[in-house]
Amino acid sequence: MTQDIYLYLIGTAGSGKSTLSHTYYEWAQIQGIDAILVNLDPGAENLPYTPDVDIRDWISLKEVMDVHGLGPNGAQIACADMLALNTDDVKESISSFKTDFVICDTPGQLELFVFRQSGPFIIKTLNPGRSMIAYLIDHVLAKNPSAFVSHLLLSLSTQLRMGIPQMNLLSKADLLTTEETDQVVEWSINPESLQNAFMQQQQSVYNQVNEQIARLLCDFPFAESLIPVSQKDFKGIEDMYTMIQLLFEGGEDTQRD
Ligand SMILES: Nc1nc2c(ncn2[C@@H]2O[C@H](COP(=O)(O)OP(=O)(O)OP(=O)(O)O)[C@@H](O)[C@H]2O)c(=O)[nH]1
Ligand SMILES: [Mg+2]
Repeated sequence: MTQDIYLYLIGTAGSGKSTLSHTYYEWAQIQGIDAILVNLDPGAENLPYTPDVDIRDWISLKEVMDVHGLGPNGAQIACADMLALNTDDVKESISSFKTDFVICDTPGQLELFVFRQSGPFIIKTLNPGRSMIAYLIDHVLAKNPSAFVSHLLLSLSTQLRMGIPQMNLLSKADLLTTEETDQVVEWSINPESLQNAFMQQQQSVYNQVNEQIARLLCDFPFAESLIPVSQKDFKGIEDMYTMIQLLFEGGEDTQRD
């Protein structure tokens, strides 16, 4: 019997979703783990991999722009809503692979996938009980304490909206020094270290608010799981895999009521 686990790579534009989808797939191949790559981004150009299932077979951003006379942003919104209309076809296509791992690369515009109807609908239709989100926090944005807190808030919003387990990843970690990486990981598990980082900055009412939000966020269990990842040397990929296996050990469903 296949494990039938769905992993959704979600993050802000350019955070490294497509690259990490491919890196995770390549790592799985090397380990002899059966996996497929699913592209859910209708606007994707120059993907770093060849998808096994590709939403562009049903929806094309360019076609939507041409047919409906929309600009790129309007077409992205229309495409996001159209995703839901093609979910049954995507499901059928994925089922034909009978695979253990379904790696889903999501659209660049996080807000379209997460906050409109299509993302939650796709997860609910495909396999909600065996799904997990890998949320990418871009290395550039993680280095600054207030940007990091903003990202944690966006990550939390994603988790609350999608209602399935989530792990947070520090993406493109090869572009950070070891000290910078350790610093961000420390912020994610220790609210006092983040508080200290704010105190070193110019005092303002925003820093106080950030500090309070940081303390609140660090109380959430997901904050403990910030994993530095990179396409270089498969950094963090095994940790991701271990976390997923732990979650789905025993074949239990994880869907929230
Ligand atoms: N150094 C380094 N660069 C990376 C890594 N992952 C991604 N990149 C680069 O970051 C850029 C964006 O990567 P993508 O994988 O396209 O990011 P994305 O989130 O899929 O982008 P959109 O779908 O457009 O939102 C590309 O130039 C990648 O080569 C990494 O681990 N290390
Ligand atoms: Mg992409």
